[in-house]
Amino acid sequence: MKHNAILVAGPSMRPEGWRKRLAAALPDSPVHVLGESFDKASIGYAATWWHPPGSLSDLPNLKAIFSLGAGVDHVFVDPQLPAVPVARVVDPDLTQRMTEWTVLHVLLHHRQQRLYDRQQQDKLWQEDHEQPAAKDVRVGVMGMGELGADAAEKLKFLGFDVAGWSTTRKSLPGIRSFAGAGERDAFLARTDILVVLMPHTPATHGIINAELLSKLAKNGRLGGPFLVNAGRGGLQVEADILAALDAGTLKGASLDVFETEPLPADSPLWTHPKVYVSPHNAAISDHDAISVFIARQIERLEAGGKLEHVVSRDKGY
Ligand code: NDP
Ligand code: OXD
Repeated sequence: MKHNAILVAGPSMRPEGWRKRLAAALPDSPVHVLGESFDKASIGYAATWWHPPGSLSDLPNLKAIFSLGAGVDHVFVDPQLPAVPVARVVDPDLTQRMTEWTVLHVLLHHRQQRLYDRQQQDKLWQEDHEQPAAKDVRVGVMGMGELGADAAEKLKFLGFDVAGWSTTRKSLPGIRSFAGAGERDAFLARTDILVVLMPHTPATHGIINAELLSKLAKNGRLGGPFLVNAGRGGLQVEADILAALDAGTLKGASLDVFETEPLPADSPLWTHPKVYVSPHNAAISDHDAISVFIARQIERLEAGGKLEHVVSRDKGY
């Protein structure tokens, strides 16, 4: 028997839509949805988004797990995760969308958009605010992987003074690379707008906290630092962000991700005058493209090839 059936294990992700797309992309592979009855031994592949912990543990012929997104934090929270390779999505469309959101929010802070929104509300025509040039504004990108590197390059193209921080050193033209814990504080000290595009792992949990925020540049041309986070809510301590905003040590923030999602109605972030909130949709992935991506990966594996974009279990990304 060929163990090539696919199990869609993403209860919150409209699984029927994924069933249709995956079936169209791989007509020879049966596609099942978690919760219905199926032969567990037939499942070779699981496509998951926040699958219920333990729900993949009794699939004896499972060969690989595919995250239905770029992040894999939702996969690794399962303590009974089978010991098979876990692959994630790397898709140019997703990268492009994330870069759009990142550039938009860096520019909103750089060009003081909240100030002009207020002026418009008040019908106030005042054009003499100081506006620094992009070259005099230092953007720091935390996480220089697929998404961070692309956003950093586009921000550099717009003229910003861009640096990146990652575990390993990068070499991108015109973008200074800071690497590892030892260089983190120097990176923060030269950052006016902090862009966070990191995965949520045990090592990065709560990294955007009071201590980190206090190390951002205080001498920048924007009059104080800004935070732009589209990585994961688990990276940030929202109470610390709010305290820094209220103390004026953080001038503004754009948040696409939150400690609890959906963001609870009573969160002060919703109405904070210095905060932009978006509902974790900086980069909604193209479901057709992801289905084809997974289908091609399965075809490669079935033909004896190697799975691409496999993540490290040890590192959690
Ligand atoms: P990658 O795995 O390609 O890049 C991750 C980057 O983070 C790498 O540069 C890595 O360093 C760095 N990093 C990881 N851990 C640490 C650490 N402890 N210290 C310093 N640097 C670290 O991921 P992507 O760029 O594809 O995606 C990043 C994240 O974006 C995803 O994990 C997901 O959480 C989020 N995301 C959010 C979306 C949204 O809509 N808001 C959509 C898609 C993704 P190194 O390169 O040295 O390994
Ligand atoms: C992802 C996301 O990880 O949408 O792809 O957050």
